Amino acid sequence: MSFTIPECLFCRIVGGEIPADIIYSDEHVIAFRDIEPVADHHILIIPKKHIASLSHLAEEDMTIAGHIMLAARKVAEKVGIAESGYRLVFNTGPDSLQSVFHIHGHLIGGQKMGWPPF
Ligand code: DGP
Repeated sequence: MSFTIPECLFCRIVGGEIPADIIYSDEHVIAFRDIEPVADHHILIIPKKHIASLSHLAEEDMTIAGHIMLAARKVAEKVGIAESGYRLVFNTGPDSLQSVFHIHGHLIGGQKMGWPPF
């Protein structure tokens, strides 16, 4: 599943061009620690295929979307936050402050959180 674009930061991480602290990788997705963590565990889960955001997800991406969710579960287990709890956040568009336009889920946990998030 390889559709990447050279100017995309996260496509470059997928390609190994930019180093990252990779926690999990399979045929469809890769998960790596966020460079600006907001919690004890802050891991980004992205598809290897370039998709700009949740708003750009197509019907044909249904399998990839499922892989992202399953990877989140596996990563949470791997870093030891499956029982204590976590969030999976997809910032999408301007109001959310999305800054990297390659869809990514922020897996956040390892500490007690508050709600609402603003
Ligand atoms: P968002 O604002 O939702 O688009 O989140 C983008 C995240 O990506 C932000 O939390 C910081 C992270 N980030 C930006 N550049 C890099 C990088 O080069 N490496 C890693 N690991 N994370 C990055």
